[in-house]
Amino acid sequence: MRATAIAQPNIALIKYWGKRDAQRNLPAVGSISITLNDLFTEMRVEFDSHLAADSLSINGSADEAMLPRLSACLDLVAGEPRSRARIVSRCNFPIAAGLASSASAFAALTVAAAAASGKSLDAEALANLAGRCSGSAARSLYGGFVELESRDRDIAVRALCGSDEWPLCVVVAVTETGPKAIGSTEAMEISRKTSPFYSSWVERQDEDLNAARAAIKDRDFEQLAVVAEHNCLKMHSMMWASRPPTVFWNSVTMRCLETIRMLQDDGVAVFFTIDAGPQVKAICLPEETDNVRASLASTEGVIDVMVTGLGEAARLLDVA
Ligand code: 2P0
Repeated sequence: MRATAIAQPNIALIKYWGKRDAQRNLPAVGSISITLNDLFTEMRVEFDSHLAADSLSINGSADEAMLPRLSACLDLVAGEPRSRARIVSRCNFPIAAGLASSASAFAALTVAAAAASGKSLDAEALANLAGRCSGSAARSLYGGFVELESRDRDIAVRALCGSDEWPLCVVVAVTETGPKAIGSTEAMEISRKTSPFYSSWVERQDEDLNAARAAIKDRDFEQLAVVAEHNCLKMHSMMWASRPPTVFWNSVTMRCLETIRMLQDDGVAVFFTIDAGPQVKAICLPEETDNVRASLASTEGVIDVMVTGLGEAARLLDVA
């Protein structure tokens, strides 16, 4: 059977960093994200009993490096033993560069694999499966503002507010296009094992989750800005203090932060967040988008600027 699904990446405003259980890929902390609209990953999965091995193509080229992780996701979703599969992926933004490509990839793959193996699962079940493959992928099973609650044995994911109920915009400043030097999974374990700030990161996450949830409920942009920037800088500080240190930023990342500070000083409703990579995401009110885009595009060293609104949940495109 064959199925195709599409998912958009999400960006965490309150971050997931660290695992309580690496085996089951359970996050140590809860997180709150926004699902994007204009970036996407499409995945087609075709199970075929005549195939000797799984195969993967990304944007038309065969890819061996990513295949084992995707095959493991198919094992989990379809169950073993299973027929081998052809996986065909299409993605309209840089992969493994800190733009949450694993979130959209594993969300789309989970939805496509479940349909292609004849399973009918609700969003919560799909989110739990996607989350086993990549923690952040669970959030792309929902649209708009999404909260992931970390529990002892599983996760609970829910939409806090729809994309049309508070239509913020995101301007992504691309400061580097190559793949990042270290993957999130490995970097998280280094933080957990060696950063002197890790335990306080975990202990104090609920404060930030509560503040962000309240800000979203009240549509209070300023409060959301304060807690999201704080949470982002706290996560990166923890990584900088690990051994070896994990520093995802480059000099252009820092320059983008200065641009955003200048905009804020001029009264522009915008704030930044940075994930496991050097790109800067500026979140703003829709009426500020052109201003924020122009300011970041003219920041020295910025390679590209992408603009997107908030989007919908991962979904099935076709089953055959
Ligand atoms: C997040 N990130 O909440 C955080 C912020 C990056 C920085 O989730 O090990 O690729 O596959 O579960 O989901 C990136 O981590 O990690 C991530 P795994 P994932 O979006």
